[in-house]
Amino acid sequence: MTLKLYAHPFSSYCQKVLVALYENGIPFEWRALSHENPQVMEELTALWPMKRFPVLVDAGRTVMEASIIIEHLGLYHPGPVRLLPEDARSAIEVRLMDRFFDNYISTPQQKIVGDSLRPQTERDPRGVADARAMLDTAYGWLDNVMADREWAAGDHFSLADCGAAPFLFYADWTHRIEASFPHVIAYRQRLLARPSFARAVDEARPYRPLFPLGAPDRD
Ligand SMILES: N[C@@H](CCC(=O)N[C@@H](CS)C(=O)NCC(=O)O)C(=O)O
Repeated sequence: MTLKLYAHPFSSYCQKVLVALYENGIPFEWRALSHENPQVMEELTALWPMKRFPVLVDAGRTVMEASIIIEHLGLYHPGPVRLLPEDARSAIEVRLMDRFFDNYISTPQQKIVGDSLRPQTERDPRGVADARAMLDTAYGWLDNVMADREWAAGDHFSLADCGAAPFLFYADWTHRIEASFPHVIAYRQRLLARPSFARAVDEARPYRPLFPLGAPDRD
């Protein structure tokens, strides 16, 4: 087994990479982060002092940042599902949508959840209000884009959908996607039905009590 993945099953960025691994059936060794096994966190910290996960180790080479890990998998462990198009011009659209989901869906979603974990006296209501406003703007923009697309960058499932799946999953739990965004809701449902993401969601079910805002009884 050449690949080791430092990850937690409930983490959205880890699910982004898990979707890519499951899409192509790439075998890997889990280095599961847990309080019961502090040694794994120590290993992660030695590999990447930012302590952000996931981190992939491939035959001794450390690869961090979910998008870069997925690009690495496409280059070094290619499978039948190409997550980045060969054509560089088409790949720009995939990377644009990948940046959109990281910066304008996941970042504000994590801001809201992160704030809820702070003591009352250290909370940032203005930052949370801004994050909620950004999510509404992002849902509106995405609704127009998805009106005539099956997947984030068009007809083919790609890197951008790997991130969209967990980010929209948790964004809806955090700041509900209103019925006025039907194309976003339908896209989120398509992502939930994709076997690679359905598997990641199922593996994370035992951790739902960890969701600080309270996991809704759906999905
Ligand atoms: N830019 C990173 C973000 C990764 C990230 O934020 N991961 C979260 C888990 S979903 C994390 O490491 N949280 C721990 C922390 O913030 O200390 C990527 O794309 O991989």
